[in-house]
Amino acid sequence: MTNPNIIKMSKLYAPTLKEDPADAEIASHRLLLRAGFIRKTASGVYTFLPLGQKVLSKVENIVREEMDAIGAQEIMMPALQPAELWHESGRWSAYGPELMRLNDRHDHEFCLGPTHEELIVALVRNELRSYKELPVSLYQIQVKFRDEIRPRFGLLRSREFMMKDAYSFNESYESMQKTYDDMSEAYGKICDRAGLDYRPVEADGGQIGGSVTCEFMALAEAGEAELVHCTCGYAANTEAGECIAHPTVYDVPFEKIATPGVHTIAELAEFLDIPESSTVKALSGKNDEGKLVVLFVPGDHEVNEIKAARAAGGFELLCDEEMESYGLHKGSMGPVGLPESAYVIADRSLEAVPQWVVGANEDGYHYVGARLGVDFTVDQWEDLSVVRPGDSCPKCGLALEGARGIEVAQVFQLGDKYSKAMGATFMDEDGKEQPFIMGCYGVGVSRTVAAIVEQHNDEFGIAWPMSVAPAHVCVIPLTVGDDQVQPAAEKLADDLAKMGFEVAIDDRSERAGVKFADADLIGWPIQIIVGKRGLAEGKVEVKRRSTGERIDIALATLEEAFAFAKRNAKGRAFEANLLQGLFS
Ligand code: 9G3
Repeated sequence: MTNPNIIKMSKLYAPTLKEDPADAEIASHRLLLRAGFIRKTASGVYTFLPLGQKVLSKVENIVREEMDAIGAQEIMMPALQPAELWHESGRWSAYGPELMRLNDRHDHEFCLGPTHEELIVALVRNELRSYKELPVSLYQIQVKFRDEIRPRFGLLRSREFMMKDAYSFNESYESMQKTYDDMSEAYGKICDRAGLDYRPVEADGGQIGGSVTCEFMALAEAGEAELVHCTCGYAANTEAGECIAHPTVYDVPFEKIATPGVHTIAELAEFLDIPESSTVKALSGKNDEGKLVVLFVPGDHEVNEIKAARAAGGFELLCDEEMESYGLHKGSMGPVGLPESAYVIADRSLEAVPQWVVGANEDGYHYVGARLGVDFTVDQWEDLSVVRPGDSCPKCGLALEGARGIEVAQVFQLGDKYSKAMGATFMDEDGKEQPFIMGCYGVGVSRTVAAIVEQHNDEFGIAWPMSVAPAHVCVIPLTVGDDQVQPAAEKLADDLAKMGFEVAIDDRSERAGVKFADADLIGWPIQIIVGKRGLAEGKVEVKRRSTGERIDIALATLEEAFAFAKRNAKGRAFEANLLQGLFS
């Protein structure tokens, strides 16, 4: 058998591990190490072994095809970036140690690129000149560096990782919106093709400036992001999502009560034997002008600090001394008897609550039945709370469900932030210089590999979706060296490879049990077991990894099924065709 495209297990560099690696906390990290897809080179730095590299390339190619399909053009920028460009954007000083900086022999400063906004803007300015050339979308699939404080979870949070980053240059917000929509649609297709169960979620632009952004979250318990989602299709990151809370009323007369030792909402609710949703939580801080701001949210919710900063004009928590200087007490703050200077902002859900259970601004005391508009007033009502499961869906009103997710991709509307800062303009139809309106769009390619494994594994190992598997099928001869089994297995592998399938063959002289265990660990989608007894009847056994289904099938019929699937496959449809043909 000479076909070089066939993966021969006897030659494959895929060292597997019998034991679970000690520091691997999640399935993808553990299984990619155990099955010989990756190895750790340093903290948060990984080598892709042949199997890992194959899967990574598959994901890259899916991304590439979907980018090319919407007219984005592939380029390759350097990972090494001159500091000057980061000074121009103002981000050299905006980032701390996460940005990996280095000097060359002439003492010129550089960084290892954590992202490429600066480089791409510098690339097109002065050369992309006329509105007639717009819009333009450029992308690359490249390594990125971010010195995470705590690299962990293998490929999910590493310091060196693969990203597809795309940037669009548009003449108007309208045009950018169109590119943004095209990209979002392409990202949905990428996630579908990669076999991910995902949700596009409302997110927060954070540091990067642009306000409109959407994250593509692969649902997984190992994910670091918390989401809420609804059967109507709505989903949001809890860092960003609108909160519609339902505080409850504790209907008692206004009274100050002694609450000795009570400092937390949980203690207060227990002390009064009421739900936490009947209490009100307070947080004190100062805004950018140094003004005292006191925030109130339902007791069963947390303050969302991004929303707080937006509502208050900046929000920084008071330290203990500052609180004392205002006569405020941690654990018993409330709206009754606040200093004159305090500006009070409360979650809008509390506007419907006529009586509040709150701190009395006196250690060891709380008020019950504090009357809104009588005992205290509120200056401003805002959406201040972190949304949580059980809150109402802002789209349809049903109760939201909670989930965790892995952020595999994100789309941003950048506007003119970078083009303005770096003087990147084009000539519009009236001959006027205008800054480009930009969007940027990222796919975490290596992280996507990990997300796929998080969603496609079981106690035996990985179960790759056909679209990203290191090969479609693995032929497993049970007795290597047997004068019938081995030639039959090799011919089958060869025939399938000739038809255009990606084929592996486990030609090692290992026991059947070892081969089965490794095949399941590695996760080939289809395993074809060639044994002496079956062959005598002209049959082989076909196993579908994802479901564990097994069928005995005549060799001739099997080859026909593969050929049929290939013949009738438009594009990539043979994957589904094949499985359906074989297992229905
Ligand atoms: C930095 C460092 C870390 C960073 C950034 C810059 C995240 C940074 C946001 C993005 C946004 C988009 C292009 C593709 C789509 C996403 N972490 N971000 O800008 F200097 Cl140290 O990277 N980039």
